[in-house]
Amino acid sequence: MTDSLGLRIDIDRLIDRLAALAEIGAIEGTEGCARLALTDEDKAGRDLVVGWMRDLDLDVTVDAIGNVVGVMAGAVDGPPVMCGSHIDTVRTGGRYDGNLGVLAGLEVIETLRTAGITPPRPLAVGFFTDEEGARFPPDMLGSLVYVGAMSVEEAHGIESIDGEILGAELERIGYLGPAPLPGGVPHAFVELHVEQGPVLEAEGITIGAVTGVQGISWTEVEVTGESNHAGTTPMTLRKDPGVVAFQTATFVRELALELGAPQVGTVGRIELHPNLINVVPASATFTIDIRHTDNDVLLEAERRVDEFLRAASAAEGVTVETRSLARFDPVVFDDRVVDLVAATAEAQGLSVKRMPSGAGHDAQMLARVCPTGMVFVPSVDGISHNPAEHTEPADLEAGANVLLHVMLELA
Ligand code: HGY
Ligand code: MN
Ligand code: MN
Repeated sequence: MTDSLGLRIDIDRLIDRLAALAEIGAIEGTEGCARLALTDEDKAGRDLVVGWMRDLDLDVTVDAIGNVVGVMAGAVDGPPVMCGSHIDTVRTGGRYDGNLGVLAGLEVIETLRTAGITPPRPLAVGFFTDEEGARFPPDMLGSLVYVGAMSVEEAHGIESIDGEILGAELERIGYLGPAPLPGGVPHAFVELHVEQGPVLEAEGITIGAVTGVQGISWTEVEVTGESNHAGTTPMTLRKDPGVVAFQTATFVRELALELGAPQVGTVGRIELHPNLINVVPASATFTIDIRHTDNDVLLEAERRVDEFLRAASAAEGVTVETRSLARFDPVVFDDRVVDLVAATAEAQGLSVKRMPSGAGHDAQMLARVCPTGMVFVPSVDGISHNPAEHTEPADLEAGANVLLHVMLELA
């Protein structure tokens, strides 16, 4: 493979594909896009990327949770070196989150095709269904099912925040495919992703050799009180579920500050019913997202939040029900892949830092079945899950070139 050392991706082609995909669900006046999982926008994005896979003569398969994998034949058959990520986004999504890992994979393959190079073993690029978990929890759903950690039947029955059933939506957009699940175990898996945080930019470093992913705990809380008249009901007679929701949101913030970094806590979604100015709410439904790299600290945080929630509910005379939407232990990536990412970056004269991921990624699921690693590139101002999300072309190019050579080395 010595003749491949000089290989470089075509950054203009990669940027053009990122722009074309971001056109789908484009958020007016921004670089961002909105393609919640299994919506019409997600379907349109899927169709565009599948078209590009076919243009590259990849062998494209779709499985029963809608994961799509394109395979480039190698000199010999066998499990592919796989890359990929997701192309579903949050409602205020940027054009790089997930999309970069998929389109850089296509770029790696097109670079090899153009150079007439057949990799020693097959290469694959995939996108996994519903990585964000924002419409259908949990996050990383498609890759979770791909590695056999959730049954297709259970996944198909998941209800979305807007009252749809996952299996029906998958069929509606035409991505309920025949490929077997669990999916084929790759020889190795590498995901290129924007950092989505401030570390690389703050330290002036180009490449993150990601060492693992922190633990994630998602809970949906339903507090039920008694709707009443905002004007006539004395404060001492109220059973106000909204107050318990707001007190808990504040507690989550205070607990995260008390436990200290990298503990984080977010109440991102809250719905009051009937959500009217002059009605003491009947119910409040909200979500709690807490994360930590150390599972014992995360367990302690979960215990403290639950304890607070029950005490606040008892004090207010309301009832509370909680439902776990996602719970993933911290994941440590394979040293060999992490070392290879770092060595490849250094060989290309790039600055590199080993670091954990604050965000969840499909790689954390593939790590259950094969040697896995991730490549980070800087996010401007550390912004993500925001249409202003941006990564400089030079950094995109650096990350894609590291992906190219890491995949060739693994092959
Ligand atoms: O929630 C996450 O960390 C990812 O964006 N799904
Ligand atoms: Mn992502
Ligand atoms: Mn995301």
